[in-house]
Amino acid sequence: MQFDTIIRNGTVVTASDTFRCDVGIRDGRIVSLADTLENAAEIIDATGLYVMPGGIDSHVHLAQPSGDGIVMADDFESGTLSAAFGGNTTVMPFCMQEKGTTLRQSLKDYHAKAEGECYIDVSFHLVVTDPTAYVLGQELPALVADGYSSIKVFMTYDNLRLRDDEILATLDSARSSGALVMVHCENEDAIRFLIGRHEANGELAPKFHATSRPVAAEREATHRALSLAEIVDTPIVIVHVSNREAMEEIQRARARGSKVAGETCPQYLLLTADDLDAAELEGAKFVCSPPPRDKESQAACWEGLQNGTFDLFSSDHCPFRYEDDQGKLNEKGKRNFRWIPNGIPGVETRLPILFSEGVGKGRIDLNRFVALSSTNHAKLYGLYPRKGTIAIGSDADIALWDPEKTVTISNDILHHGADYTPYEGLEVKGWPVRVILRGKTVTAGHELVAGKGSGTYLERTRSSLL
Ligand code: DUC
Ligand code: ZN
Ligand code: ZN
Repeated sequence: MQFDTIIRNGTVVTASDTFRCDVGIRDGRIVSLADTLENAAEIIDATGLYVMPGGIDSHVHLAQPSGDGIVMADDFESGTLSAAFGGNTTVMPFCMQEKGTTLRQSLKDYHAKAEGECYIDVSFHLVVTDPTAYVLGQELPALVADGYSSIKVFMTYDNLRLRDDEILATLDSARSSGALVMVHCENEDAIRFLIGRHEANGELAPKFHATSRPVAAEREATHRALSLAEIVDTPIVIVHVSNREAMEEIQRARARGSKVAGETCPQYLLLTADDLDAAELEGAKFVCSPPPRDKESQAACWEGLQNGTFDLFSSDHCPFRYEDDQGKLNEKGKRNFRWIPNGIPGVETRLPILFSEGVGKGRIDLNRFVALSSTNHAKLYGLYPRKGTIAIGSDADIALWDPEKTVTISNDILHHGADYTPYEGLEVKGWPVRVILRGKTVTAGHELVAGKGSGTYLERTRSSLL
């Protein structure tokens, strides 16, 4: 046999082109693209389907330590399973540096959680919370050389945030080490002031999460992050951007010549702060940071996806169960919004939402869909061209999409560990009906075909932004 698998009669879509051809796969890689291919052990008929690169979700949280008594709803098993059913073949979760420990130790612990558990491929970003001279001077350069080529820093959360001088030192080290830095931009001092004021006024319901983290707090931190990056001439990614004013900061920095990538997420297209004002404590289901804003911000984020302000569309999947004393409705969270864990699930719904609301409604074309959901993630995070495209030599990571399949999103059909979806009842048109990882089918319709452990860990090279 010339091929292990042929995907026949589909329409191949990449970030640049859409064309009819068969795809020949051997030893887990794409080895032929041609009008008609024959001679394979397995033939997959893709008539009427789009043959797209598997989704890469470069911003997910799995099995992450989340504070006293709080447990994340997804480990590597459930998180990668859910991701696969949502059309993804690679996810990139965050390895948190526990304060007082080294990055190496945190990585060892995090790898142990992932080992043998994953249905699709994974690669870790490093979250730097304790940027000591040893971490920045010794560990980071060695880790980048070992394929950990991206880090995240926080400007908010008392226990995670870095001061401006620490951000500068981290950016400086990242530049010389060859790491790409992702920044969570919200002004912690402003947020703490506003939380205090809400508490003094007895304003403790979930909706006050949104008012304690206003647009100005995000805009200011975005501006500051971009200024700090400019001072040490270091490219950065502004993650989970929620509104126009933060987008304008990115645009202005680019106009000054800075290298900046931008990311937005489904929650900023479909949710608003009004969702946090739902009856009883239901608003807790929508608590994430930055919070969802308003309709105008949604329109702005769509513009950003269209005009290139955003390079990345990620889920920021950060799942907590709702009816759970280790989740959203923990004892303290029920009484005060500040103790509701921040984050919402979305790894399985990211791509159907972008396909349906974006491609289906004429806001973006198919090629932009692929760029935003796969190719740009591979390029920016050092996986390209092994991942993120359909080309000879690339891994055969492929999602077959049925553009006509209509699905009503409901928690019952999802595979994550959360007990709700923020998108309950949303009807989408277009669904990934088969997902193939390095040539092997992982999911086919509702069926799980691959076994746990079929995903592997990916070392990465330098970002295209550096
Ligand atoms: N930042 C994230 O990136 N995800 C969830 C919570 C947060 O603050
Ligand atoms: Zn963040
Ligand atoms: Zn996140």
